[in-house]
Amino acid sequence: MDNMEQLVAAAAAEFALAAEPAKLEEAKARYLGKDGSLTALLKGLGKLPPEERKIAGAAINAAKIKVENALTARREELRRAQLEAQLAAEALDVTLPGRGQTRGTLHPVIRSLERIEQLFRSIGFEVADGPEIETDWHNFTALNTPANHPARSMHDTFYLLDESGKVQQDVLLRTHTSPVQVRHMLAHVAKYKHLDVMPEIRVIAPGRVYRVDSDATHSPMFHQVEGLWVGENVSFADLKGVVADFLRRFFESDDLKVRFRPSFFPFTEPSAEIDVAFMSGAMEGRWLEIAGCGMVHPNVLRFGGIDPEKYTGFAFGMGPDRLTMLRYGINDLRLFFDGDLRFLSQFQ
Ligand code: 2NL
Repeated sequence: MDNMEQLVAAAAAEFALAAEPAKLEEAKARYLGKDGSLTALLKGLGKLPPEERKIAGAAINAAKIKVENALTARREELRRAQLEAQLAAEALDVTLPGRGQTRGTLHPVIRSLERIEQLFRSIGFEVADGPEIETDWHNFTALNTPANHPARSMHDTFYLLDESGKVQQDVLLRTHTSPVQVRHMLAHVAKYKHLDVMPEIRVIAPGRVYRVDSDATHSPMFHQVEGLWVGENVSFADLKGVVADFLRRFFESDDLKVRFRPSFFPFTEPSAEIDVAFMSGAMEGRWLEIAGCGMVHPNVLRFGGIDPEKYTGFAFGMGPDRLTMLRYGINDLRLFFDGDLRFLSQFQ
């Protein structure tokens, strides 16, 4: 009996010393394995005389159960210890504040663009877009801009290079969004060629444009919104009404004077510059140039596939960057494109 108690105590002590599951299984083998000491004792029972066999067998089996219980308890202890170590190592403080808590804001110019789109949609205009890399034909030729016009020079326009680094004379970054409207005219005409009378074109083209120019009031990339209305009997009076109404709604002010001053663009005839003057506030009484406009030149209608004897139209172009500067009192255009969040996050 003493022997059995010592054996159980020795097994328990070895199990306690095993600091990891593999060591514990090795210790188990020494007692309960094929060559383990308890297994050997059980095998030896057969050699005992029958009257001793029963008593010894009971004692060995009782010891075996105690060793098995000690083993199970130690296995459980090691499993818990392992789990606790893992939980400690992978601990996450869910109460720490996150890093990206602030909501982004829309860029002030994008806010203006969305506002402009909404105002023109409300009077039946569509919003169109197109490629920023354009062909010389869509950007200049179709807009009645002659081959020797300064806008076509490398001083004023970004041309793309081909793979050998040579300037591609006919591929450029669009200098205005007019080519979007040229594409729109061509697609519109193709879509309705089965009809005797083409439905009216009412479209605006907002987007990024590029010119070789850079100072406090000019950025090589800036934004433009152009508008086009083509139909039967569309007149300069319609142009004045649409533009004046738009400007009063954009600046949320009926206290706004709008003036059309004769000007020149190759793509319109007659052409005008549009000025506004606020009748109150810091800018009171000062005329500000805000857009250009005119009746679409017959050549431009023809390049768009439209018969200028049947249809007339007006077009205008404005700079939403400038409109945004006026609306918020910003004096340096470059602030829009520097990406400084201290500036940009002020427009919620
Ligand atoms: C300006 C002047 C203007 C247009 C843009 C245009 C477009 C087509 C046909 C005819 Cl498809 N004209 N666009 C017309 C007049 C002026 O922009 O100073 N923009 C900031």
